[in-house]
Amino acid sequence: GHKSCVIWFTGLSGSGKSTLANALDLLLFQQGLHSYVLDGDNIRHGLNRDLSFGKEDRQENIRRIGEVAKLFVDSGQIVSTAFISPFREDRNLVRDMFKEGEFIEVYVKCPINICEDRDPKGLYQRARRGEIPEFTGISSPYEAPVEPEISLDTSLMEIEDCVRTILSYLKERKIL
Ligand code: GGZ
Repeated sequence: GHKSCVIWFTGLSGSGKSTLANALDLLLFQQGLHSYVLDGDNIRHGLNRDLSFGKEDRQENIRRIGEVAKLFVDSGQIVSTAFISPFREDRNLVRDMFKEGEFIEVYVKCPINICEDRDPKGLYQRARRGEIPEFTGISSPYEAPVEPEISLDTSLMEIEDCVRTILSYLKERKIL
């Protein structure tokens, strides 16, 4: 058995949030655990497709994701969320929706120049050209977590090592 919790990945576009969340999810699944990933593909394109990238809509995006994550946790799952969630206050509002120890904030740290070099979807290039308003890290702020449960620098660590660090944390806390 395991305890349910939310593993909340936060970081810039291209920092590796989705990659990490999916790699972790696969390992949890292989161990027979009930887990699920919430990311842009299943939330921004569905439930939250009415929301933009302005500050208020990002706030509402994160609030709704927090509520959905809570439903998954109530149903006994381990849910990983992969959203930039750039504002500290919004992340803390979500944290307060959960019981002590249920909300695990993972700061996916990566220098913006590395994210920009990766630029898998060409979004940074477009943002630099002024084609995407309020792009996080370019023309909209990213507030780094002050005391995240876990901090991982994906420019220095391999994905497997990052996932191993998260798994050790979950075992230490008796979640797994
Ligand atoms: C940041 C944007 C923007 C703007 C579109 N700013 O790398 P991606 O493409 O796949 O991930 C980014 C994703 C961010 O959505 P989130 O729901 O995670 O953001 S937030 O938590 O701030 O609400 C990027 C794409 O959407 N994207 N426009 N202006 N990222």
